[in-house]
Amino acid sequence: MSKKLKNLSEDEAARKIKALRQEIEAHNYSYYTLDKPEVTDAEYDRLMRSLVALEEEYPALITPDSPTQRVGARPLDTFGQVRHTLPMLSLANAFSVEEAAKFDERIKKILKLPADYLMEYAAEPKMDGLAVELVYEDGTLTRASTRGDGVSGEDVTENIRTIKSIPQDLRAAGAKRGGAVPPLLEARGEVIMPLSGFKKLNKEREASGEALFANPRNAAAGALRQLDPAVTASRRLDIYFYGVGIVEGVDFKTHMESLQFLRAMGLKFNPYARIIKGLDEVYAYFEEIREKRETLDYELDGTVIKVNDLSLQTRLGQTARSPKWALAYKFAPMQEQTLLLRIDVSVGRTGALTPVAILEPVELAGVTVGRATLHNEDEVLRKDVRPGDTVIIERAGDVIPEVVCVATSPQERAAPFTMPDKCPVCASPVEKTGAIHYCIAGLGCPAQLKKSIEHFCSKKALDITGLGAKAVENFVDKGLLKDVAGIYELTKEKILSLGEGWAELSASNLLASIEASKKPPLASFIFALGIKGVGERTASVLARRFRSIETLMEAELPELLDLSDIGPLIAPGIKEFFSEERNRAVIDKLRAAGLRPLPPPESEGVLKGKTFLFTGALSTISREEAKRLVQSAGGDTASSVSKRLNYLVVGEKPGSKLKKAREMHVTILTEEEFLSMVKKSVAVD
Ligand code: 5U1
Repeated sequence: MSKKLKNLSEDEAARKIKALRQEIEAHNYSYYTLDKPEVTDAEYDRLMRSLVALEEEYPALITPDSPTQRVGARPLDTFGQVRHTLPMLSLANAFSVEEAAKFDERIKKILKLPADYLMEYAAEPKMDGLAVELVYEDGTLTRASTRGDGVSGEDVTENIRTIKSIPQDLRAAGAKRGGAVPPLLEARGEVIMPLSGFKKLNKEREASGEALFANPRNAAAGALRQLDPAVTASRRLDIYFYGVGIVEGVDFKTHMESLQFLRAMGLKFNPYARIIKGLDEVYAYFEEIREKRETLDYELDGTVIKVNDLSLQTRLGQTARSPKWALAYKFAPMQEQTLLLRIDVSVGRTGALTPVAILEPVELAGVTVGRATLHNEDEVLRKDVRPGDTVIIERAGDVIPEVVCVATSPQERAAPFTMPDKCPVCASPVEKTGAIHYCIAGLGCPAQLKKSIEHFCSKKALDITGLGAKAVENFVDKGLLKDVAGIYELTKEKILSLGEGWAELSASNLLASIEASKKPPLASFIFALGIKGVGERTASVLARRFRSIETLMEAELPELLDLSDIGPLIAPGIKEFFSEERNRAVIDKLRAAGLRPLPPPESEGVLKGKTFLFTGALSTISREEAKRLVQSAGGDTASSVSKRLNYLVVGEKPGSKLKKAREMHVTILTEEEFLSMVKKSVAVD
């Protein structure tokens, strides 16, 4: 064959390669999306081999979107960050019939529909995988990213290309249905590892002495986050799409229409997705999928129902985290019975004391459970759980197992539980705030200090490898770490002085990892500080808004309150954290040690550099949603009229801000003008 091919001109070869690729993509569409293969495996292999041979002959014509490249491109050093044009929201949850009924009732109330109205929902199985967004420009797959914090995720394009059911090019499917492809298509879906692939992978890992994956979701996440796409390619992932971001040039009226459009483009959705009407059908669908669950080759954790009509979705809007028009109606968590041996009390990073049930180990949904949380003293007393009882424990997804109730208890029971009045670690006094007992010693308590340092070093924070729980415990107990800044004062001599398994190589590796942590993304650094209520998402909002730790440290309360996602409970905590002398001193020490957090890349949103303020009631969206739209498009929001304000958006019954803005010649926008300004880059998901 190669002899014949050699006679081809470069142009002829390019044409032949293009035709073969289109033919193969068309067969992929029939096979993976429609589940209706049109050729035998042998014929498909023949086409593939011809393409491989041609590309070997003309390597300059190989492009990353060729079907031959699914084995994985070159390994990466690190994942880039991708900002989603529209935020990738999560779903509100319901675990009971009552909660599902409340959802249905709430949306009808907002939409002013009668209580007995049968709402039309698009219902889908909820796949237990990893949410991703794929971007197709003029039909070509150009980018794929993980959900991340919902605003930005990791660039996993090369890994996504290795999934066989994902078309590299939509034109094959588009041409097949006689239609054009949109200039821009953002498709969102769940990457999963089929159960068969998961079992096979774990068997292989067991044989080679590698750690096993706890469940298919973790395995899928591990596979997708491989720096070497060839490893991803070997892990047999699949994907089901559940929605769209921006689709240019196509107007959908319903969610189901958008799914059908995706399928027409070669992007499959779950075959059990369908339209249902009213609450009774929501329950029936849930039962049907729960029964089906046992027979499927992938894991489900419930069903998702979405208001099907997109204009109603827009009217319903969204909260900070999730759309108000969608609900994840989840299966009940798995339960087991076991013996409660004793109740220990652990001290967390914030000083909170948590009663922990120490159990006779039991297998629960594939994981051995020996400990379960009892949350707080009130909970233990309410459930009247005592050592010696047989208890029911439950685990939902990745959540820490918890004790649900007592199943049986012996005739002679142990005494009821009481929380100690002294910290079990440092013996400092304990104080109760709300339902929670706290050790008042702060970082003076070794347990809190250890957990704070551990958190600081964790993967999502400064990602220092070698300083896990055990090592930190050792360093603190030996007096080598008194705060997080002490990490940067560690030397090889100090590390080796610990003994405890430390050697030249591991000490050098730890020091290298500490050195490499000196330029963290600002968001990771803010997260690492362990400010009460500041998780990854809030840290990233703060980083984008303030852009340096020094500016954040001086932020005033109104500026913090101005940010969407940061409520009146968290903002004062942030202010307080940076007012504390001890915290400022640690940050100073970190700076002196050479720590230089990097601001996030400049936003590319259309509102970059523009500041907005709102006055009066908006009619189609809430004030919070409007602020979020501004921030998602890279703009800022302000709390008062000032020189730095660019736009005042005026709703009904505006306040005194309007007069002041006019005096200061600030541009005034109506709600409509504002929405059309942000529409290009941000729309309600
Ligand atoms: N099936 C399905 N999964 N899932 C996940 N639909 C769906 N929709 C989602 C998510 C996070 O979110 C949109 C409703 C915003």
